[in-house]
Amino acid sequence: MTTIKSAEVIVTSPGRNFVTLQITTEDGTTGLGDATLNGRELAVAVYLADHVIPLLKGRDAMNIEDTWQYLYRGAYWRRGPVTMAAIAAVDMALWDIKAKVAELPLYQLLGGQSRTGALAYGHASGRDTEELFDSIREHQEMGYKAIRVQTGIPGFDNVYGVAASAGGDGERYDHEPARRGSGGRALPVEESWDTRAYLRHVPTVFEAVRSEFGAELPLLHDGHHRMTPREAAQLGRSLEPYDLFWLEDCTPGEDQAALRYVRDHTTTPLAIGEVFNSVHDYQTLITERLIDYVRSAVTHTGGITHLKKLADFASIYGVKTGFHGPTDVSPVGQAAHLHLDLALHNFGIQEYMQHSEATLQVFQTSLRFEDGLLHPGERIGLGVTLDRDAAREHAYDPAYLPVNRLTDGTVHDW
Ligand code: CS2
Ligand code: MG
Repeated sequence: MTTIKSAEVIVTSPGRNFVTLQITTEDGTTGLGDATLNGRELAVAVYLADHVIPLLKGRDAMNIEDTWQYLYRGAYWRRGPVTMAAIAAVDMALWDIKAKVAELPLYQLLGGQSRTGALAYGHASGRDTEELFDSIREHQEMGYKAIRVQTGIPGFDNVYGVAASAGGDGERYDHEPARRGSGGRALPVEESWDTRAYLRHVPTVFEAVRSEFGAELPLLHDGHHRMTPREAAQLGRSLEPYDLFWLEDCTPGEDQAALRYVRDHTTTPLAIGEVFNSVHDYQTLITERLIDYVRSAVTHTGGITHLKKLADFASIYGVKTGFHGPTDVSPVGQAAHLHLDLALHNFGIQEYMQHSEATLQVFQTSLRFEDGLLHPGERIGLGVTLDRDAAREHAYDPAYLPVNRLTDGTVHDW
């Protein structure tokens, strides 16, 4: 028996906040798990510290499935992003430990390599076409072979997914620095939005991108849950001539039935799920083949154990994976994705936003990015080590995701 001796939550903010769980066994093996829930980080840290860590001590670290079920069914209150991120962190850490005990990189325990590397996509954006083209070129120079395209909308200053300045660090639009209110309070930045202006503008941008960069380059686009089914169908249809790899999160995530209308009216491939946290959130979408890609993140979907079940369920219906990999998934979470990406037969694509230098000093990862493909490396376990001293240098910094409003002030989906 490989007994769990202790577990600890580490909160660090090397440019943005990360919550990490470290589990240590009696024989001194350590495992890491990512528990970062962007904008609500401390809720998971407290859930882990107060309600999960006290249950772990003395358990057999090898019995991962049993621990997963114990934390999921035992709590009675199932699902939800906070609970599932906490369970995910325990699960990742236990897989890290198991692979270290076996002295293998984790993907070997998940079935071995199904491919030489995982096709990655990066985020290009621009407030106008010139900035967007520069950003696409920069991403191609960085080695990306697939690119997500987000664009400013004429008349709107702040649009989700569009870097506020050219050549930015690439993190800014996923983690807008909290706006300081009076008295030093952190508040979310507010954006404004008009769906009709967006629906008119986006196809003109894709037309320009295709004529500049040609037919081959795989292009993706994220709708960030802002459209009704009819609006999403209109966008999907108007983008058909530009042959997208996928249109992501076109309608609000909680309404699975909404995708039926979209599916019936467009052949543009559909991806959804970054805000989902359970395989049950996909039941209709997968069994009715309403989507082409599942977008879950290992960190928000109960860890490797649950994400593998989701991917296997999806595979039966010909649905592929496209795991969520923005910079708010830590290098630990991203490593877990890469081990799965390498092993799963129904892998589709992996989102890959590169972490900042400061983040990579805290989390040292064996990840490789070569010729557009990602590989988790050959280190045993997940392949990530946490520099505790470097982590301590970056104190938690309250920050929120933006809030989106229509031009008349109504709060809208984002
Ligand atoms: C996005 C994310 O990567 C994506 O597709 O939708 O940037 C998302 O907004 C953030 O991860 C939220 O934390
Ligand atoms: Mg997204």
